[in-house]
Amino acid sequence: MNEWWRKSVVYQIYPKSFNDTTGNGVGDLQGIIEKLDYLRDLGVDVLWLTPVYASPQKDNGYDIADYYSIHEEYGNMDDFDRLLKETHQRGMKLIMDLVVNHTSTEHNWFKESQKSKDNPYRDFYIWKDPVEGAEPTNWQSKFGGNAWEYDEKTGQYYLHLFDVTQADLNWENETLRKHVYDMMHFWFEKGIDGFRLDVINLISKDQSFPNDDGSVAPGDGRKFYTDGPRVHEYLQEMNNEVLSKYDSMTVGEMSSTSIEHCIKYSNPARKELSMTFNFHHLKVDYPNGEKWAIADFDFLALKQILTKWQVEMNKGGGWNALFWCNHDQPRVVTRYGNDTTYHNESAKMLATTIHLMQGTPYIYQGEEFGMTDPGFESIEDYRDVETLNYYRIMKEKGLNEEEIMEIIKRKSRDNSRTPVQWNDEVNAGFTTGTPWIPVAANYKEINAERAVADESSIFYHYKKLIQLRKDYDILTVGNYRLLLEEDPQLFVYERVQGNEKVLVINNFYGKEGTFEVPEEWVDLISSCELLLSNYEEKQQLKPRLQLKPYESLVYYTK
Ligand code: TEU
Repeated sequence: MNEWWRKSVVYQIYPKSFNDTTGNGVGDLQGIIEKLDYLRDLGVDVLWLTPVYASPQKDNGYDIADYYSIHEEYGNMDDFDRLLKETHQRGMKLIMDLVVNHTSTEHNWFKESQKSKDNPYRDFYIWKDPVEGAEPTNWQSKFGGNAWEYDEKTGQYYLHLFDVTQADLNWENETLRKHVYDMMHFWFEKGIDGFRLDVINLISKDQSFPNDDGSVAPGDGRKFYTDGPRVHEYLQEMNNEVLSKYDSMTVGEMSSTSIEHCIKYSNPARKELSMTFNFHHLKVDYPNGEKWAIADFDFLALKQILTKWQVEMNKGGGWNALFWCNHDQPRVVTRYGNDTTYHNESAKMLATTIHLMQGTPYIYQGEEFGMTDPGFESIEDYRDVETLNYYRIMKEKGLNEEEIMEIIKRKSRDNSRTPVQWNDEVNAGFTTGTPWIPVAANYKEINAERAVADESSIFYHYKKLIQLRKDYDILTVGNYRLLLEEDPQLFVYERVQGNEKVLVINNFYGKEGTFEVPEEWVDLISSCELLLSNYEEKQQLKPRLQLKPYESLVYYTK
């Protein structure tokens, strides 16, 4: 197999916020079809759709009620088939989200399972007796509170690592696994090109269901189900039963994982997945590992973590998914860049930093023209179940409204879920109705139409990055090495492949900097060609470079 996904760039679509054609305030599949030419012009190779299946939408579709039908606000199966066809006609591929750690409690399997202890579907989920009249373990839900919910009818608890309406599936059950594989075949037979697998490293739980004694932080039970005992076995089975039969790509979303496991998940020799997402580089602004607290990001830790994953995954034959943004993360230009004075420069610098590493880059809708966090001040503007839970939890802890809203403004997943800003018309051109979540106020300045009309925009920078990946194999295969490890302002690395070399220099701050060309590059200076930059002035490489705020320069030599 040619492993085309190693040379691809993926674009993530969050359908609910992408483009609404019916006026109901919610995006839809037809809305995606209407923007396919825009995506083709950007140059991306693969589209990833977050869940579009029938769902009560308690977690915006990550709570699936029926894997075989389309959520009605998004359209129907004919719309889906058309979207797939039109995507393929434009030379792009389409991958779907596979959410099989849990289903909605509205799924028929769960409704059956709930009926009685001897129902044939009972064992599809994780039901346990109370222990001393209370929850079976002290495991915590990722969205706050205990992860077990009591069900009166049968006097047992079911496990939900996420929302109470997202019941964890029991992967120990072979029939359940067979159902999952059948469903995957159904979508592959339609012609889709792969899956993004939601929290797939959580599917295998320690069957003794122990309490977490808190000896390893955060002590919420995750050590008993993260990269759990049978997870590699299950993925090999899935690969053997399904994935190996199609020319597909898969990307596993790995929660709190390790490099050691990600090598196993993504080394082709093991026949599991194509690549993995991990989140360690997006926790460098979590003080003491706490998401719901504020700190500046730790720049040295960011370099160190990204570097470690670059070097060790390469050594172990694994493959990284490269990303700053998705539907669960605040916008990177607000978070690690500057969304006011240096909006354009910092957005481009961040894009260059991540895209020129080894792996498959992902762009999240709106990132390609620099969408920012919306800065909502009132809890009324937020929709996300996790945010609303933590609003309550922080209240209970005694934080005042102002402190809470400051944290939520920086941390909420809704930061990335506001409607895509297409133009400067009403509701940013997203809908003619009332959007399900407010549009960010800056849509008149920051929108796709304006970006496309301006050749110096962020959009064209992404376009160039995508093209560079196609033109230079070294960007796919070259070895990565960090330079100036301890420099508190510059993120500089090289890629090397035979006698070819790329030098990537990024100033991460809004002040000037100096870059002294390292010894091993001095002799190469005269042969270096500038591949990409984010200021108009085209600086050639010289022994001592003066860098402007957020300046980013890429040189190539062979
Ligand atoms: O997210 C998994 C996950 O653990 C997160 O990134 C989560 O948003 C974070 O822990 C909250 O602080 C995936 C999906 O991407 C997310 O949208 C879903 O809510 C979640 O799984 C459950 O399906």
